[in-house]
This record gives sequence, structure tokens and C-alpha cells, in this order.
Amino acid sequence: AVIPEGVELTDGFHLLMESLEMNGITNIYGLLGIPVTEIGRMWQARGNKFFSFRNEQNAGYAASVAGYLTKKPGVCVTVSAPGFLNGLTALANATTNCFPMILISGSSEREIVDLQQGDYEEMDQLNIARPHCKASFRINRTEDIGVAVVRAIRTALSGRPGGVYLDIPARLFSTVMSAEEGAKTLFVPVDPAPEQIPGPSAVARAVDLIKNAKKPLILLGKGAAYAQCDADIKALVEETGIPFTPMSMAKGLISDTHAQCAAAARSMVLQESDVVILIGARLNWLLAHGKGKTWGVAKKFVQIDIQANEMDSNVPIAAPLVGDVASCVNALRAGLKGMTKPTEWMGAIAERVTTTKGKLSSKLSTATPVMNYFNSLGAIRDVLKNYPDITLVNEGANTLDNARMVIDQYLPRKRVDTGTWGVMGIGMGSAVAAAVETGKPVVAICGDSAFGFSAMEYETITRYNLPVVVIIMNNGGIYRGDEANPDHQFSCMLFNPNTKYDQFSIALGGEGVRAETPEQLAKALEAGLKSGKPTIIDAIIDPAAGVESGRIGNLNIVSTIGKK
Ligand code: OXT
Ligand code: ADP
Ligand code: MG
Repeated sequence: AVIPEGVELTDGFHLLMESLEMNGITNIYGLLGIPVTEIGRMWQARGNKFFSFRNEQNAGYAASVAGYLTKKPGVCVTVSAPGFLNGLTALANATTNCFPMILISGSSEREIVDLQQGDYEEMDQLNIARPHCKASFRINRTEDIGVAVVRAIRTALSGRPGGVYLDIPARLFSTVMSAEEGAKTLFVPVDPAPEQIPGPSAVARAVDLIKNAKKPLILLGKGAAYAQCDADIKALVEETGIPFTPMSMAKGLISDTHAQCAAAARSMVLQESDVVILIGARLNWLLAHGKGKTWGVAKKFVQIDIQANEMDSNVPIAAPLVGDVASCVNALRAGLKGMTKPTEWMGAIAERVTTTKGKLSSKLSTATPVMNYFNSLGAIRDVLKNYPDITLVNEGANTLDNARMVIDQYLPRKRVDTGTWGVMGIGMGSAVAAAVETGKPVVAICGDSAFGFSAMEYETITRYNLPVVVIIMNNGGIYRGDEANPDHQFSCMLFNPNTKYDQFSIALGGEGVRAETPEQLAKALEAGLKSGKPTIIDAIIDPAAGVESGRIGNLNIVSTIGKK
């Protein structure tokens, strides 16, 4: 339609920004260029924050972690084709992890893309994104921007949270319409993540099973942490006296030091329990699919999940509780009031926990000429005890598995790691998001391989002067650093042994410290946290200290006939 002269105009850029602002989005993570550059400039000029990354994948990881931490979709903005594809990895990872995120990419002109006439950064982004997220939407008209943003938000947040792709053809950004008419198209969704109350008969079935259990166990997953009903979950645990064990990102949802925490008796409780109550945790590979020797004696599962078809995904679920965690947990609490606590079972677990912790603590204090994973992580743990509200970001193989075991978490949602995919590269993006969204310091403990995937984002950290201490567990390679080099070649598992990550930090405007002993490591960490300045600690780890694939060596495939 022709707009009469003199009418005040708006355009796609402004409608998009106003719609995001109206919906409470203040931070955008992204990387700019044609055709989205103006979004960044104008977003900042309007008093919002734009966190500008060096690679879209890391911006995407940041957005997804912002989504996980805040229960609002994290927003990532990228350019077309290659920028979009870089961001897509993070969108797929967000969807896999059930984190709400919206990836907004500019795209090239439809008529040229669809006829494959070779446009600038030509790609059918809408369809490429579709299988990797919950929904893939394109906005074709300025008057649809408001409804599209709301649809993206509702899709990302409702039911099982996840990623949404929003495709915006370049031309739409500058397409104009009447400002008055445009304003009328924007709105905020009512109740975008509605409660989902479990049915009374489903609750009764679960209550019955739990009351009759001899050795019940509560297993907390990152869906429980995401749900932000920490006090309800703690009350369920304490009122029933049932031991609990957290999946990695649920560590701290109830403190690892709580008397009912069975993490240090993990294999025992998985094997010996008779009724397992899964709260926001899937029976996927991380839980050996609910079967096999990990799970020992026959058992029955109660499963709390918002996604109905998660039930029976791997093994039969005796008591499915489909609903949101808060509603299900509170329904269980009501039904289980006055239940007899499994004191004897809890006592046996507590005994095992004490023994295991004792064994571990002697390993943590060993003095060796070079640091290994235990004495180094032991030193880190002792410092972090005094900083319960830092967010711990953790990636690597040995670095990941050992840090998860050694470092206690005290508060909910204070641990971000490689998640469901076990993906390397979440480090620096997650650190940025955690620092930005919580306003508190972050400690990232990364394997030297893992760090490399997002290393350049350390410049993003120094640029925004974020209080992030990165500890690089430098063993010189993937898993180990002592592999022999084959003839005429550098081993495919090793890195340059002269790499000095502390110097890398200094070069990018941060503080850098080399630590060769646990004492030096502890001192540097303490100083980094006190100063609040971006810091890299190059922690020199015995190249022979790690094991292949960390604690998941059982998943590693080796040749059955050996070298030929
Ligand atoms: O009960 P038992 O006896 O079993 O003991 C358990 C607990 O009871 C006990 N525990 C405790 N003891 C004492 N005190 C306390 N407080 C305590 N708490 C617990 O500890 C043990 C272990 O407990 P845990 O961990 O809970 O139990 P378990 O049985 O291990 O749990 C099973 C799992 C599966 C849940 C758990 O292991 C888990 O969460 N694992 C996640 C593993 C994972 O995701 N790994 C990452 C992927 S590995 C590989 O793929 C890598 N790549 C390839 C690659 C990837 N990933 N991504 C991309 C984009 N490209 C390539 C690469 C390149 S890793 C990697 C780099 C590696 O090199 P780095 O240099 O980065 O790192 P380094 O290895 O350090 O060199
Ligand atoms: P972990 O890796 O920690 O075991 P998973 O990512 O496998 O956790 O599982 C998280 C589960 O939590 C998913 O199945 C997801 O559907 C579920 N979930 C996420 N948010 C909620 C919620 N608010 N209420 C109920 N279930 C939820
Ligand atoms: Mg390494």
C-alpha cells in the first residue's frame, strides 16, 4: 500500500527492536555485518546491550546459556549463510539441551535464492534450520514482525524449551510502514510458559510407588535446575528423606554438601535403588539409557518431565508424571506428607559417601613434582569454597570429568558445562553470558583442547572487562600430552608444547599467570577473583596424567585388529 506523504514512518529494524524490548530482551549476543549491522548500532544507541563476538558459534552458545540462566530466550543475531551456519551449531545445541534461544539471521533475497541465481551469501536458511530446532519461521511482511517475535518466544519457552530460528530477508529490515500502524502490531504474550499440572491419577500412582519403596532415589537433571523452583525441590527431598544425586548441571540445585547428597556414592545408588524419581533428567547416554550394569537390581522409574513422549524413551516408566517440575514436585509433596523416611538406606549411603570422600581427599593433597588433575583441582576447590556464587564453566575430557567430581557446587544454576552433546567450545561464550546475566564473577576450567575452540572470545571478555578467570589445564593435548609422534609428523593428539596461555592473555589485554604448583594455582585464582580482571591461568599439568576420553572411555571405539 502507498503511504500518504507526511505520515510518520517506521521500518523492519525498528519494529524488530521495539518488539524485543517490549518482551523484556535487553541483551543481544551476535556478530554483525550485511544485512544486520544497523541492528547492533541502533540497539546500543537505544540503551540496550549488544555483545559482539568474534565467531557466531560462541555468540550462540552465550545466548543459549543466557536462556538457561534466566528462563527467557537468549537472542543471537547473525549475518546470512556462513554466519547463520556458525550460529546454527549453537541453536542445535540449545535445542538438544532444552535451553530457550532465538537465532535471528538476516537472509538473502528470496527470489534469487529460490532460483539459485547466486545471490550474495545465498542459502535456503529457513529449511536448513528446520530440523535443528523447535521451529523455523520467516517474516515476510513488516506488519508480521510483532507476531513473529511473540511466536518465537512462546515456542522457545513453552513445553520443553529449545531453540527457534527467525529468518529475516535483508530487504524487510528497511521496508517502511506507518509508525502508528506498526506500533499496533506489537504485543507481549500472556503466560508464554504455562503451568502444566499433572493429572491426579498420575500423581497417586507415583505416590504409591514411592511410599512403598525400600530404597528410593531422586535424580535431578538440568531441567529441574532450569525450572527455578529450587525451594520446592529441596522441600521434597528434606520432607521425604530420600537421597538425591545430581546430573552435572544440576549440581548445586541442592548443595553438594547436603546430608542427603549421594553424588559420592553414585554407582552404589544407581545400582541398589529400587524406585528412581527422575526430575528433569532424561534416560539418555549420560544415564546409560536406564539399563545395563550401571543400573544393577531391577527398579521402577517415576519420571517428571514436561515432554510427554520422553516417557518410555528407553525403558518402561512405571509412573509417568507429565507436567512442569514445580507442579509435579508440589503434587508429590502433598501426596507424600508424613511418609516414613528411608533412614536405613540413607545411613548406608552416608557411610559410602564418607569413605569415598576420604579417599578422594587424600588424592587431592598429594605433592608431586608436576601438577595432575587431582592436586590442581583440589587447590581450586579450596579457593572456590569461599566463592559459592561464582558460575563455574567447565569443558574438556579429563578436565571436565575430574572437575565435576572434585569441585562442589553450593547454589543452583552455577555450573555450565558441555551438556547433553558433550560439546567442546562452549567455554568462552558461556563465560560471557554467565558474567553478563548474573553480574557475578565466573571461573572457567577448560582443557587446553577445549579452550582452543573459543579462545579468540577471550578478547571479547577483555573488551567488555568481564570478571572471568580462565584456568587452562595445559597438558599439551587432547586427553594426554605424552603421545609419541609418528615418523615425520606431529601426533594428531598433541599441541605445541611451547604454547603459553598466560602470554596469550596478556597479548589480548588481560592478566596472565603461569602456575606450576597447586600453591601457585590457588594464589593466582584468588588474585584473579579479588581483582575482578579477566585473567588466564596457564596451569601446567603432567602430560601423562590424563586418560583417553576421560571417564567415558567405554564409548571410545578402538580397532579390534590393532595397528597394521
Ligand atoms: O560412584 P563411583 O565410584 O562410580 O564414583 C563416581 C562418584 O561417586 C564420585 N564422586 C565423588 N567422590 C568423592 N567426592 C565427591 N564429592 C564426589 N562426587 C562424585 O566420582 C565418580 C564419578 O562421578 P560422576 O562423574 O558423577 O559419574 P560417572 O560415572 O563418571 O558419570 C557418568 C556420566 C556419563 C554422567 C559422566 O561421566 C558425564 O557427565 N560425562 C560427560 C562426559 C562428556 O561429555 N565428555 C566430553 C566429551 S569427550 C570427547 O568427545 C572430546 N572431544 C571430541 C570433540 C567434542 N567433544 N566436541 C567437539 C565440538 N569436537 C570434538 C575433544 C576434542 S573431549 C575433547 C578434548 C579433550 O582434551 P582437553 O585438553 O580439552 O581435556 P583433557 O582431557 O583434560 O586433556
Ligand atoms: P540432564 O542432562 O541434566 O540429565 P536433560 O537435559 O537430559 O538433563 O533433561 C532435561 C529434561 O527436563 C528434558 O527432558 C526437558 O523436557 C525437561 N524439562 C525442562 N524444563 C522443564 C520444566 N520446567 N518442567 C518439566 N520438565 C522440564
Ligand atoms: Mg588437554
